Amino acid sequence: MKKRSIGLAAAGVLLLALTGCAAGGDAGGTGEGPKPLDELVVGFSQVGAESGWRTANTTDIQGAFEDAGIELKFSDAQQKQENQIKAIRSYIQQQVDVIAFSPVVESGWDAVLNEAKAAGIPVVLTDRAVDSADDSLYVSFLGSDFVEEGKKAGEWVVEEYADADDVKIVQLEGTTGAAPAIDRAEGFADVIGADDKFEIVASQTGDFTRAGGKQVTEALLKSNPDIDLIYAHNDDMGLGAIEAIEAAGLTPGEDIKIVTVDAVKDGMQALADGKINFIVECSPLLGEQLVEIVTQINDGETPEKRIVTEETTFTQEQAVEALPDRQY
Ligand code: GZL
Repeated sequence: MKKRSIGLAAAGVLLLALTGCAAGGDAGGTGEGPKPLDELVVGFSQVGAESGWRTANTTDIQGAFEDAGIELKFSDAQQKQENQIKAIRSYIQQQVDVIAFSPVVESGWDAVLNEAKAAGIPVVLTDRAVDSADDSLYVSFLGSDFVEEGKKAGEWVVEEYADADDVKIVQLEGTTGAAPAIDRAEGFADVIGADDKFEIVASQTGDFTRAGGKQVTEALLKSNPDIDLIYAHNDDMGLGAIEAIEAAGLTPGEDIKIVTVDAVKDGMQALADGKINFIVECSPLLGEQLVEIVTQINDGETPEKRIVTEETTFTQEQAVEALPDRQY
């Protein structure tokens, strides 16, 4: 009897050791339960440094992991999907405990996410989503509801132009194929589409950058001299549009009104100065919630599949009030 029970116990330990790393909640892969936080390693692939929002997002995430004492391997993809795929593959090779990333575009991730799954490494999406049909490829999505953000911008436009007969709109789109660009356009169109007095006369990508917003606005002002409003998918493109409007001898916020998304400091300053008319907030402060998700995974818990961040909106008056306390 004794020999038999020792044999079974040994087999049990061997089985745990072999299957431990695939258990997800046993990040150590040794079948011994959660790792101490100072032994955890997380690989993070960031979109790039294209906007004030992105810089604030990077700073917040790096700070949160430093405060938590969890090692964060960080890579900047310079807005190229192939660089993010390379980084994720490198994290798989290094056998990190968790991979997190903000996908620059929605599509084209299934292959590399299946490689992470096969390696037993849980993946967390931050900020932007993927359009994969297989949601087992990631543990959680942490970020904003971009359709809702587009709707909030549209609702302000409907109210602002309640007495207007026709409103000509230029839309500055974010990065082509990116979830925030697709969804902010969808939400905005859903709201203004209810009244045909609103016409989007031109819609073009400025790639979420200030330079892109300026370049596209310069060109569109030439071909559409009677624009009433610019809807920019982020503050940085709105700030670029301000430069183009002023260069054309017009007054931003008056001759051409501007509504943007993000509410980063430079955008809020332009709002307070009357050069932007309304901003829908999109919080970049995801670091603490990402650390919480990683800790839950390490503890063998199952985080919520979708965690949407709390956000608000700002008028010019509200920006003057809020500016002194803005963290980013
Ligand atoms: C939104 C984020 C967007 C910001 C832009 O969550 O992905 O990317 O709105 C940033 O400023 O470039």
